[in-house]
Amino acid sequence: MKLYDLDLSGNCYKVRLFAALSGMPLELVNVDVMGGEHKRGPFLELNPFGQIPVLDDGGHVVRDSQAILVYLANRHGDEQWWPADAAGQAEIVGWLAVAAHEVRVGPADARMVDKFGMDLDKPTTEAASAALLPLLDAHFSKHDWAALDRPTIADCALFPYLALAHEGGIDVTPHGALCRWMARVQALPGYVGMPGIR
Ligand SMILES: N[C@@H](CCC(=O)N[C@@H](CS)C(=O)NCC(=O)O)C(=O)O
Repeated sequence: MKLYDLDLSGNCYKVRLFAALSGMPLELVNVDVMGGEHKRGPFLELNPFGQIPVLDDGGHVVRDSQAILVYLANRHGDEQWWPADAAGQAEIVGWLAVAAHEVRVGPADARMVDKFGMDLDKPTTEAASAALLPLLDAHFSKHDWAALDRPTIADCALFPYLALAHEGGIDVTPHGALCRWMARVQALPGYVGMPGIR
């Protein structure tokens, strides 16, 4: 399976992290994002949205990091990462949505401003982060893992941009339960990091 990837992308890292934790080999194909490769013909045929990550599983193409996590966890076969029951799936998808929206508009966009100079409103990203982090801290003060009381793809989706929050000037250290959850993720067998994660 090929993953169209960039080492500095937290969205791509969600997939690399899950693959490492679940023992799934991936062939990484580096996309020259700085050179605009993701906005040109061959790549746009894979993902008309012009974004990484994209997974190519023997010609079956999946775009969006959350969708790729669901696809790979299903393909993995056992129910550790993605359960068969509707209630469990809904709980996980709720957290995938938080990763795709609240984490994106908060810590992830703050990092886009500070690390990559993206023209976004920094105070808006800080306000979004300030709203999000106490919610996550309260959740992790009652739960070891995001969903189902075990590591799932929900943890893989949430972890990257929270662990990279400092690169956007967002301080997670006052949120002890959140930090302890991040340490639990980093202690999982097979864990891999990415540039910027301490
Ligand atoms: N919802 C998508 C967002 C993907 C995304 O924003 N990828 C970034 C790299 S981290 C990208 O390709 N940005 C280029 C662009 O949007 O033009 C996902 O979760 O995969």
